[in-house]
Amino acid sequence: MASSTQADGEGTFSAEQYFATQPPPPTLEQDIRRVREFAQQHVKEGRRVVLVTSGGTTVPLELNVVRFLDNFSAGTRGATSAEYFLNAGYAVIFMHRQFSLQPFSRHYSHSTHPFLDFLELDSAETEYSGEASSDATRISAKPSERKQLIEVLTAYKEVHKAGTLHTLTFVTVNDYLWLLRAVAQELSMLGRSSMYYLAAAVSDFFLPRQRMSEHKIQSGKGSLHIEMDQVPKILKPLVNEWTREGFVVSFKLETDASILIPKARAALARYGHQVVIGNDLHTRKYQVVFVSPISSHKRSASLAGNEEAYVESWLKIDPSTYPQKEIEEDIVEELVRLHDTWIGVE
Ligand code: PAZ
Repeated sequence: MASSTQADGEGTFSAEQYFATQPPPPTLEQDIRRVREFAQQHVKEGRRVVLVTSGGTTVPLELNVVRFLDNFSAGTRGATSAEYFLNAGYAVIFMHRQFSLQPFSRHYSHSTHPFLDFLELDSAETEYSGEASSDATRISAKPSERKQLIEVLTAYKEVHKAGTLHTLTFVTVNDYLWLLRAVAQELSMLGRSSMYYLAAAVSDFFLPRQRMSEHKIQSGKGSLHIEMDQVPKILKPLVNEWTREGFVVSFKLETDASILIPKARAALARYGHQVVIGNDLHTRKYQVVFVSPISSHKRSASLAGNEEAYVESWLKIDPSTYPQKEIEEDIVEELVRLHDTWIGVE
């Protein structure tokens, strides 16, 4: 396939070109109206707001999608962190891949901890006849599960009552980019009280709509060649245009640990945001590295872009304590501290 004529260089779109040529998701307007209402309510109540992105984006290969490329992410990092942000008093916009893990319900994921396995039917009738009638039968949780269930359910109900969690879904990288831009523009009214916690695994390449096959790509003609364009580097306009004062935290996932810190530094130098959290695929649940410019630790300093002025610090937990201890608890605690400094609350 030929490269798009809309592109900057060969296969490279600027953010502007991207949004001028790729269509918005059909529900964007109503999604953003709800985000606006949520943000306005929490600004009024003096709460900080964090946007947590979570899960992987897809890249469809056809307009009537049968096949797509996907990015690795179960949504554990985002869903777990969202709970700790809620606990720290933040209002959370949880923008996640449809059907990936969500705060609270993540504890009962169908694959790792299916809830049907720990429910019990309590009924004399069931015992005698082996059949359950909906009137006579009570359902209870196995004693071994009750403590955690009560904790999770209590936190879930409290958050529901306080209205501090708002969820948004994306599937494709196109949905993600449009939503991220629109949410950031809405949250810009919060100034330094907003935080962006970008844990989603976002595709670096995409197939422009103009070059997609309408129907399912047919086999029978030998191998398939697809030329993809590069997704625009969205952190640049996020930081420089859409939300100039927000506290922006991005994640960097690598499988070669030796390039994690150099890549994190390069991202900070390029985009000028506040923190990159580096993680290696295999150890991500037990250790992460925070890389940040010294300016993130001092409200008045402005040293972004200076390679020498970065600090790195590792957060680690003992793998034998997982999942009772989750590294996201420490990640969020550290970020809240850095956000305090950013706002000037020290
Ligand atoms: O969702 P998960 O817990 O399975 O994985 C989290 C993660 C590794 C996707 C996240 O921590 C991350 O690094 N996100 C950014 C990925 C990237 O470099 O695009």
